Amino acid sequence: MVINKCYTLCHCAILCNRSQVTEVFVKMMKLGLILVIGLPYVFSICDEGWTQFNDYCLAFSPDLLDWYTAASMCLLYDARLVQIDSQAKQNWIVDHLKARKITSAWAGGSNRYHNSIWKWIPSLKPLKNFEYWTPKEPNNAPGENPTNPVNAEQCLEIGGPQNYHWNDRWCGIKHNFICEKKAK
Ligand SMILES: [Ca+2]
Repeated sequence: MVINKCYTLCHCAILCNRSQVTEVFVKMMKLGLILVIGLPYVFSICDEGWTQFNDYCLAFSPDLLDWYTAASMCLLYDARLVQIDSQAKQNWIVDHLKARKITSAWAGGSNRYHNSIWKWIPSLKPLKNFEYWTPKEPNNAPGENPTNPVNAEQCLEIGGPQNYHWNDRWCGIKHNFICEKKAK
């Protein structure tokens, strides 16, 4: 068939009729669409044990660590504690926490050293674009923190008992934690 000799639209326009040109054009559009959609997945590969969400790879640690040690552990893997900046990401994380039967986990939010303003660490972006606090949280509740009852709760946990809404918690509590790093 003549259409098999159509290598480009220009070449085809010379050799083929209008319907054949249209057919080749549609095929090229489909191929382009597949490449545009597929290429990010081909080149955005996460290491084993990490799961991709958009441009990031996330890892859900089974270990229980305090917030600072958890943040340091993420750093060892060239990652950070997770920064949750959208409802879609919150929902995706909750699904994965439930699948792993993790009831509470550290995320990267903290108001320590920032005049009590909640920011994501280490990006220092404020939480103002998306927040998912449990009603009446953050409440800086004293009781758990044995050394600083004034600033008792300065780290952000995603808490199962609060249906995975956020809670400020004493940073010394040992939790599961979520690391994230840029996908390759
Ligand atoms: Ca609290």
